[in-house]
Amino acid sequence: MEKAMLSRRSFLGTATALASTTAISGRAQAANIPEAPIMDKATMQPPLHPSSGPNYRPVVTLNGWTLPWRMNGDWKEFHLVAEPVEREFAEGMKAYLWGYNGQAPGPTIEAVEGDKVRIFVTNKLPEHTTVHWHGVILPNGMDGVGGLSQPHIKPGKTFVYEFQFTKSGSFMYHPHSDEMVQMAMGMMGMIVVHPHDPTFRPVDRDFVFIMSTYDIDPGTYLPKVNEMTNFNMWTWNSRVFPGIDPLAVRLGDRVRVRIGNLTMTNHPIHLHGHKFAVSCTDGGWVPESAQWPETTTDVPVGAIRAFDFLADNPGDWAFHCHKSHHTMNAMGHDVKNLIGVSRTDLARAAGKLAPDAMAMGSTGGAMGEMEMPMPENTLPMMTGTGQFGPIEMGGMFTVVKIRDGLARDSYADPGPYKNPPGTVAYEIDAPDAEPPRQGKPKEATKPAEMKGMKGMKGMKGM
Ligand SMILES: [Cu+2]
Repeated sequence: MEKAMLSRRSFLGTATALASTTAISGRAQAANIPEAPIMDKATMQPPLHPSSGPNYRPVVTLNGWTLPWRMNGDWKEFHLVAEPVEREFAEGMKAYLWGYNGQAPGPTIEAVEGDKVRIFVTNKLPEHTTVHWHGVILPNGMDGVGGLSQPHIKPGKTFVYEFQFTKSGSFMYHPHSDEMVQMAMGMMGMIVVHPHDPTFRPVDRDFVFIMSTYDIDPGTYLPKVNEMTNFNMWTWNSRVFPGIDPLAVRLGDRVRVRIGNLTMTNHPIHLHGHKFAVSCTDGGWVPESAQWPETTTDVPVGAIRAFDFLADNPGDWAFHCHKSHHTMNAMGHDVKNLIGVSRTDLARAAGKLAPDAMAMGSTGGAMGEMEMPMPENTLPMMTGTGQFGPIEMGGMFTVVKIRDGLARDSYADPGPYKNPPGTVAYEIDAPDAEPPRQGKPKEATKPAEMKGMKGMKGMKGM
């Protein structure tokens, strides 16, 4: 991880108390606008440890960062700037999005239960905006619904939100102003409020990310903002596999992962090799008596699920959305199923496709291994390489890397897992490829039979 904290003018350090004046609410103090730090990279930044107030273990944002703040009296002050940004989804593809402070999604806002916060929002977009603090209990006029609870923030203007985080938990922020366009352009971020009591459900590692989707044609850079269902980029923090940070975890750590969903569909998020329990939603903490073990949890639209687990099983564990179309990238979404079609038919069919397009193989996918010419600025449907070969994934997929002896605050990728001898699935010598069986196996469907299946669409029960 590299530090890439930049400054609009000269940012004066992180979480620094600049003033120790007594609390003066409102307008006089607000006139002194804090710096708005920016980020120029899509790589995971080190956690921001608290330098004052109650102690807590700070969160780590996948491919992201936490927004630095300053203390002004007993107010914690943040400055968000809504603006056009360029975001790399993975190496080989960039998107022109709208976000906050140089990136989309915006930085994670981190605070402590009981904190009084003053959040400055400057609008550098070409249209008006607002910020809604999703899940936060606050006075109605601070809720950020343009037209309903406040005037829209016009381009070039700065508004101030002042409220107190009265409860801890996991929340989000996003515009409530031309919402369809602004969320489709990537405007969103996460809020984590730590419990005032550091002994309340502490964890050793606390990861956070938000899910968003885009429809960006290969070779182009702008999302189609009117799209409602047919997305081709399924992202975690506006990154896709293999561009999503792995989650480095020390063996034996208690781990929390907080996941927000501002896409148009639900995402069943699955972790291999472990069980977990949902501990927190955007509504608050789930009582332990109401938790049950899971390996997949559905994250509904407009909701947060945080789950906790004990990392007691070392290895490289897949962590992904279980909708298989959400673990693929743009190229290939319109490819036809050619399983069972003969090689010559396949070649003929492929010839009709655009020269840069890829065809699905007649024996299944196997596209992860194909080296096909790609249009500029897009990503292969199935990609990524592991120590045993192509991983054939994209979109909402990454790896939880659990290792013995990682440093407490190290989130660096520890590299591929060294499996103990004798613990990896292996090939045996079975030369005739015809295993002993009970009874005669059913013949596999042949291409000729598949042709005969034409017209079955209209049959009852199909
Ligand atoms: Cu999904």
